[in-house]
Amino acid sequence: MLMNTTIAEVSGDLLLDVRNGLTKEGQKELPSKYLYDEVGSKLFEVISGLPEYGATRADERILHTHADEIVEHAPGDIAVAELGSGSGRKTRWILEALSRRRHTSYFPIEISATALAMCRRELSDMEAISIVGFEREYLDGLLEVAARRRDGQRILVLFLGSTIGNFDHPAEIRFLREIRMILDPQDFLLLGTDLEKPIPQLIVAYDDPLGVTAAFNLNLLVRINRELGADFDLTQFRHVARFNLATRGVEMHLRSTCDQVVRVPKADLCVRFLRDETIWTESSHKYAPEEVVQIAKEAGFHCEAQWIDGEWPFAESLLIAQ
Ligand code: AVJ
Repeated sequence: MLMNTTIAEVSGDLLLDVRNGLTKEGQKELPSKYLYDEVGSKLFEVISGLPEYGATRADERILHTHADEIVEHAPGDIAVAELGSGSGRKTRWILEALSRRRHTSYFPIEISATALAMCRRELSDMEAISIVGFEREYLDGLLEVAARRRDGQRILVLFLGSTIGNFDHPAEIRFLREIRMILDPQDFLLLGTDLEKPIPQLIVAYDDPLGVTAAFNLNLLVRINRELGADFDLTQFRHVARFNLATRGVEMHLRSTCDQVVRVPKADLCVRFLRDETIWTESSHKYAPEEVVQIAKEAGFHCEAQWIDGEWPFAESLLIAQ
């Protein structure tokens, strides 16, 4: 029952977002959050293990190497809320470090039921950690966690993996401010950001020779076919990764290889694609370390410490709500 309700809600948003995104003047677009259905979440796990995609491993290396040091900055009674837990594997190191101190509550917040289930399975062996998952949008889930705060408890929000990079600049600041408004002064945000690196290295990270990222991107059309009855022909679209110099981000697109019309019955829609026209499906901004300090400040956080991976430039920044 619950499952069905949830799926219906997700489809409702998908329907509106598909209608808006595909009828837009100029660049067509679809929100990247829809990449993560069951197949998409699993494909992202595979991407994380590809030699060309170093971000997830760098993120985990920092957390593994510096977990004790990170949690030393956050003494006392801590409740952990994670925005987009994914598989939960990276989070283990932080939770283990905290659980050596005391029993800790962990609240993963995920729109993907598949990711939430993977995360529960991955982390349920830790006895000093109680896991309560929320299948919600990030901010709705965080409000739930804040409502459960005990006296004297501080919240540590984890926003790892450089998911923040999927927002454009104004939306990024807006989102951090919204997190800040839900938190109290002295609460924490541990923010993972992928750093700038040579463009060819970035392109191959988002267009791997095995084609896993291409499948991850094209799966969005499979999802729309399934959930909205659309007739996207997958052989007529190609995965494209390009670097946008103005926004300093890698973009994923789906390029139509011919002039074609696609029907999306549940959205009451017929969409014309010109040859070589694209649907923009994701942006992944790459940061400079000082830039993270700056945007944190603009959103009402002080950057207390920053750890950077030497092998694959990636930063973990510990921010304190002011
Ligand atoms: C999980 C959102 C951080 O933007 O690098 C990986 C997703 N897209 N390959 C990213 C992704 C293509 C990833 N994030």
